Amino acid sequence: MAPARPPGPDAIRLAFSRAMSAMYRNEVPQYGTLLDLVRDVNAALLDDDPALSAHLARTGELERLGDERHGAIRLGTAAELSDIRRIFAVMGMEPVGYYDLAAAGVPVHSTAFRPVGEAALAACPFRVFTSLIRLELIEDADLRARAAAILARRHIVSPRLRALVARHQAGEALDEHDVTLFVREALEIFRWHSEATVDFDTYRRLHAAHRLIADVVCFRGPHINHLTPRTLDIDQVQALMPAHGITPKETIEGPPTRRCPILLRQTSFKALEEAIAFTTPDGAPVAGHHTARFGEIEQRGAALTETGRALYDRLLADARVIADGRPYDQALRDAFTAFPDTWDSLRRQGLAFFRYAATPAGLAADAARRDGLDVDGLIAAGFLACDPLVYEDFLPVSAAGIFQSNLGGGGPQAYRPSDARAAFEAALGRPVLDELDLYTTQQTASLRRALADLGRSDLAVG
Ligand code: OOG
Ligand code: NI
Repeated sequence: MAPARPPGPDAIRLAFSRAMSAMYRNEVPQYGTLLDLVRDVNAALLDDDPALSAHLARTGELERLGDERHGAIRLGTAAELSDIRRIFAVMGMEPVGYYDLAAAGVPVHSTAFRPVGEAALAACPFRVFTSLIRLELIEDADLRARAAAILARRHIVSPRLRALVARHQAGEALDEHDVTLFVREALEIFRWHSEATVDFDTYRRLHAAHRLIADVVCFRGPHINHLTPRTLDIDQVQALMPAHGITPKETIEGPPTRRCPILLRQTSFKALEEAIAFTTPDGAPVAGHHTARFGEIEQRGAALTETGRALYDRLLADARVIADGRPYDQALRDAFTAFPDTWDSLRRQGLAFFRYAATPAGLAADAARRDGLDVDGLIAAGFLACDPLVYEDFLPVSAAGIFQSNLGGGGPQAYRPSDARAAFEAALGRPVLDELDLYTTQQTASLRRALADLGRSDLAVG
């Protein structure tokens, strides 16, 4: 018998994502409740709306939906970020985008590790929003040095995992047995620990500097702080949450409800207060608590072009101004009346990205009927079909809103803006990928292929 083919990155990512989900479900029962609720709402919607089902089946989203989720972690040092980058690379996850959250009062900067490319996304779109704490934003020099010293002592990657990652990097394929071990050891990094690694007083001082700093510095590793399933109707899940014993944050982050969903809408429930064992500096036990882990759901819509994104950012900012005392969701809806809400207008105005394909009618039509039509004409004739590309990334304003809703008490602290992207990429050990480039490449490749299929390569762009 021929030896089994070693599992590829997609299979490793799927196994890891499922193991992570099982662990979190076990650790945070509300996550399980949310998963069940999202699954039921999605199933009922798909049952009632055959057009939506057909659309999602065509774009490959239907199949990935049950496994679709993102998680989030917060890292302490440049070395941890570089290690995590190598571990995620084994699972085919690459850093996409740079998010600077300091401007919004959150002392971190972040990237999203995710699969890129159509096939990988279809196989398992697991993403991890990964933040690096910015200790340089702690004002107290003593405390800053102390936090750095504590972090310098911790090791989040086991020697066994390090060896597996090194073998992968050397171009060696990991077999089934290696992958089982890899998933088990990688999962350990993200486990919750109910004992702190610092004494209670240190925790309190770090917490006073910023709760996120305490969250990162005082524990054995970067516990996964939420896992977010994808719903097809976030308004409905938000409305059903209280009946399932879960209180969501008041407003949904992102764009308002629309006929044509764009980007990303998210809502979360508040972080849990969890018991933590601390000690005094001389080792006596102290019972305390810490809040870090929460629940979140999201609805994903079309990826926007640079122009579409600029319009989104402008209208979102407008809504905040309009709100000023009025209900925010009403202000948001008012502001977004200026954002076209048909797929045709979004495409014609170059606001969203699409995937193109020749239709059976187009392939069967006489060449004479196809010639002389431009792209819009081919679409109008039913020879060329297009579907919006799903937004696979995150939104800095929404992310800041999710962070803030879990920080409790007090308004956001302001940090001076600074350009820390170069430092982030140096820590990462490579530049992050540009999300707009990825969507542009996907759109252009699909259009080129479709036009070639229709014998109209003369129209190809890019
Ligand atoms: C990450 C918050 C951001 C999202 O979905 O935008 C986030 C965190 O709290 O660590 O997960
Ligand atoms: Ni999230």
